[in-house]
Amino acid sequence: MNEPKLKSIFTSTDFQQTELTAIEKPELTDGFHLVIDALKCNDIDTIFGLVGIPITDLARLAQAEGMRFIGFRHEQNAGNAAAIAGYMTQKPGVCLTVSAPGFLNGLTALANATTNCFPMILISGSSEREIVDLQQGDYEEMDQLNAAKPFAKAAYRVLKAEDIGIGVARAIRAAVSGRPGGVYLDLPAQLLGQSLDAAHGRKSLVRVVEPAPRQIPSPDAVQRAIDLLKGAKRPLILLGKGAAYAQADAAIHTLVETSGIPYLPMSMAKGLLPDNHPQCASAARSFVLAEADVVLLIGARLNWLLAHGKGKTWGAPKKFIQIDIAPTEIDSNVAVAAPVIGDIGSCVSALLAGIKSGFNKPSTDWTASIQARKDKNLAKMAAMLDQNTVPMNFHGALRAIRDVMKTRPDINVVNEGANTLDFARSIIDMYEPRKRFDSGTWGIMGIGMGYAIGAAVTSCLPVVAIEGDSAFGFSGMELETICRYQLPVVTIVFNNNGVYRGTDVNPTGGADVAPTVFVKGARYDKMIEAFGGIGYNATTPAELSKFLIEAIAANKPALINAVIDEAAGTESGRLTNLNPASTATKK
Ligand code: ADP
Ligand code: TZD
Repeated sequence: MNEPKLKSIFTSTDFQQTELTAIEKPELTDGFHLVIDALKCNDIDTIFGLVGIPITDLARLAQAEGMRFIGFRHEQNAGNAAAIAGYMTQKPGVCLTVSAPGFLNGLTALANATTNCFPMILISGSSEREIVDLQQGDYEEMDQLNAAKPFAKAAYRVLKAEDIGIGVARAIRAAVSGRPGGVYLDLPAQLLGQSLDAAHGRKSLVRVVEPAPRQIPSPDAVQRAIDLLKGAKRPLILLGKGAAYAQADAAIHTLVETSGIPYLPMSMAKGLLPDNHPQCASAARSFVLAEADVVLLIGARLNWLLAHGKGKTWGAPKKFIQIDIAPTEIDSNVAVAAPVIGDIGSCVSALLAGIKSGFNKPSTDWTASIQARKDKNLAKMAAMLDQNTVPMNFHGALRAIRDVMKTRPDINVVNEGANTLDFARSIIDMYEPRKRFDSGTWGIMGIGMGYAIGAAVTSCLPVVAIEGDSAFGFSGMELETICRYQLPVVTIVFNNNGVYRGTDVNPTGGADVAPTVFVKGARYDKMIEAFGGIGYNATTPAELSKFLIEAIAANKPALINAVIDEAAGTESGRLTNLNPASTATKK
């Protein structure tokens, strides 16, 4: 197949042969080009990755062909950037890595994307199959396809250049159709160099038609849900990040307002409706979860983040209506009285049609009791937020940030840590959808700079990353990437000298510090200065506010080291109860 076909038959001399080949040799393409063509043909214009054997030329070529290649310092961060780009756009974010170790570094991000239902494709080069399969010890040898399978929604390997088009199409469809997730695409080194007649290559490309088709719910299911909702005395809508992902913003807005039902956003669904919306029950979260009798879940799973739908959090038994694209999600933790299976846009529109034809808004008993609880909690919170202690505590620092962010609802927020995550989630209000990106379903640390870069590149808008000092450390080297691409990312490190807090001591009195403790008084702001970014050291809420305003206005890479009282945090933030306690009686 690699031999060019010549129309004429060669005769005598080498000279003649060379001449004829030059004139009549058909145009060739190869694996490198076909991968780029296949991505471009499906409107994928950005690759997040880290180069090396065998994919360096693939990255170069992508850039030469007009794609954006964003190079990272560690593959996990590139993968996280791809994942968040997928979440923001409904197009799979693409991450490109080298074999074995590079692939494994990217795999954590792929697994995290799958766990969070974000569409992403991890493309890895891999070593020679003949050697890998006989385990003869190749450079970066690993059976990557099988390693990826348990962590991905789907995993494919392409062995022939003419199959690249179909391989990429399968990866795209698998990533975005149904419940979105991470897909692994294995490209052995030999494949990239394989050549192919260019016309044949062009024909092998596949433009995916309707990659995420609408899934219309059954009318019976919709009616069952409406009946349940109509009979509710204390209804509640719970919006998850599936609802934000679905980009059915207007329909969801109308459903909430037409029904008059109070709603609670999960952390990444904040901003789907503005957090200051009168029906938002966030400030009365415990109260509404315990008191509601019918709960409509829209793109939210009853996992640990929602106490599995049972126990003290949920008070008296209640009836659930659940809208989800994945039928197996239903009854995963508790019985769901009215499952509505389909895409959120179609399901919400169908419910809305039923509600418009006659629906009594929830009783004022219910809404007034929620309002009373909100007022009480907000007053308590306001007193906490007003604190101006030095060194800063979480509340004083976050109030300063909140007040600045209020003026720029378009800015993306990335957030990770333990206390930093828990407090920021409730204190920083969001006003626009798909602007808040955090530790998500796994409660993972290390998404910070990857998500920040992915969000900045995808939205072309600034990002403010609110990071615990431990959380920041997982991806901190990407400050160089942020500076290299001059991304408008302002990172705020909540520096309390350790994991959760900085006050633990080594009980033996030995020289090593306690497991949770870092270097005291570290100056993270100096790190960004090494790469030409702007560093600030904030010790008071007033300074923090001033520096944040300045950094956002500069529209340049910046890092604010926010000095937080090292005694301010609690172990594991709000998850203290998940730490197993030792039951040993021996000393
Ligand atoms: P949260 O953590 O915010 O509660 P989850 O990640 O637990 O949200 O839940 C998201 C849910 O949304 C998943 O069960 C997923 O199947 C579902 N989902 C994602 N996209 C869609 C969509 N377009 N239509 C319907 N359901 C969706
Ligand atoms: N490793 C990974 C990948 N994810 C994790 N969630 C953890 C470790 C454990 N972990 C948490 O759950 S939160 C956290 C760790 C290490 C950091 C908390 O400290 P911080 O934040 O400095 O980031 P606070 O605000 O000081 O609590």
